[in-house]
Amino acid sequence: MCYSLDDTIVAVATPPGVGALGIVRLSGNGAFKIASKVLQKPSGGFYSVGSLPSHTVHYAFLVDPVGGERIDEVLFALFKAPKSYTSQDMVEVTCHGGPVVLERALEAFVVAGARLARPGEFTLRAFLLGRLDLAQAEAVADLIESASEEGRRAALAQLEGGLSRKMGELAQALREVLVELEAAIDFPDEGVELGNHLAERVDGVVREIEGLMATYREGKLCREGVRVAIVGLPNVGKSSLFNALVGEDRAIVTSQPGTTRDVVEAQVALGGVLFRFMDTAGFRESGDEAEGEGVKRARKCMEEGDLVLVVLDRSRPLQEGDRVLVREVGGRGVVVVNKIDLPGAWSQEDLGRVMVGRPTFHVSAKRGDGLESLKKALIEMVGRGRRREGEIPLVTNVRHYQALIGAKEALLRSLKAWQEGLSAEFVAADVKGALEALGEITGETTPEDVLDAIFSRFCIGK
Ligand SMILES: Nc1nc2c(ncn2[C@@H]2O[C@H](COP(=O)(O)OP(=O)(O)O)[C@@H](O)[C@H]2O)c(=O)[nH]1
Ligand SMILES: [Mg+2]
Repeated sequence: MCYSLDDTIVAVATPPGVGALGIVRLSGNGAFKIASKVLQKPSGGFYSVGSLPSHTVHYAFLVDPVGGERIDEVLFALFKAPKSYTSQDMVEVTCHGGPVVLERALEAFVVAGARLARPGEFTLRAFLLGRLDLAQAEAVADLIESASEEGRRAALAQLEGGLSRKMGELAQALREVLVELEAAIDFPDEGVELGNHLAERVDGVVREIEGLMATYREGKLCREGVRVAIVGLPNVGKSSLFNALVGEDRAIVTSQPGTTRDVVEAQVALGGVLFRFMDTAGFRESGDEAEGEGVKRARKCMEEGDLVLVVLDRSRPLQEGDRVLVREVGGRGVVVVNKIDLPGAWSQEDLGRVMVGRPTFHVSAKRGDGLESLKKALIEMVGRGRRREGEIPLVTNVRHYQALIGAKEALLRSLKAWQEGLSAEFVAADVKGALEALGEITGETTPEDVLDAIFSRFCIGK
């Protein structure tokens, strides 16, 4: 990726296709000069955009800078550095939202001297110019991509700097420890005591890091959704249940065992929580290669699911395979007894033996009985133990989680060096390592290839 901040970039910020409005944005030192070549006053003559007051909106014709042809009737707003999204001079032009209009508008700005922006380049500039740190920049992408209320809330909290502030506090505590350690290194003869209070502070930071790490599971669920695997023997009604839960006929339902072979996934937000339901192949020995692969994938899905719905068919005798599945899934398992619209083929005792203390729901995927209580229970299961707002920030991102692990390990090494009576240099080296790891979260010490990977995830125009 190019990190140059000198050229003026332009992009369409609204999604492709036809819409009422389409926004073209421009950022860079030349933004006002370039805009002044294409934004014509209704009375004739061009705007001198740079001499207009910041944060104002104006009516204009967007014209081709070469032939002078009018392209569209627009409104534009200008934002003078540093009070803009990128911290540079910016112009946002609201055009009519047609693909041909926007294509011509882009062309006009390019001819006038702008360069097409790369994905995420506006936000990259905001980061490089210090308006957002890296965790906040990542939150921008998360916010745009959020598929549930919870995901949105977590992303906004991170964008507002919740996580960044915490990182700042921890880094500050560690820097203070370093100052004392360095005094001990620089003036070994002056008898600077490596007091216990320093070890206590490091220990305190370790505990705070652990507190943040403990939010990761929940944070990840907020951002990525709760993965719910639907498993069971063939023909028990997994695909029917899946369709009923996601509210569409996504998976094929037949009376033929072995219909579902690949994993079918669909997202749906229930009660503000994003669920990713996964329909899987029925577990059975099969000579068929494709079905065998399907079972392998089903097993993987079952292992990775945050929750696993084990579907049983009440209209036929319980099988050993049913029990094995419930047992294998363990604590993440929820038993769903399906087909209650048909005459039951097992007794209460049979049920007691198979459910082994797991939450159990009776449903008819076909008729819809019991589905609402199942959905409600799923929402509650994920919601249980949820912290209320305003406490420690959520860690939602695996990159942040890994950096926290790195920081914690470095601090534990420093404490160990301490206890073993090693010199202050050793202790300090590990404290520095921890600071560096924390800095990766906010982008102070993040390598360029990681930055590239992060910003290439953005859409163009953001
Ligand atoms: N009566 C009744 N039939 C069901 C119910 N759920 C599924 N079925 C039927 O059971 C068969 C297998 O269903 P399917 O969803 O393909 O099961 P899968 O193999 O576990 O995915 C189909 O003929 C469905 O119509 C139910 O709640 N009641
Ligand atoms: Mg199926």
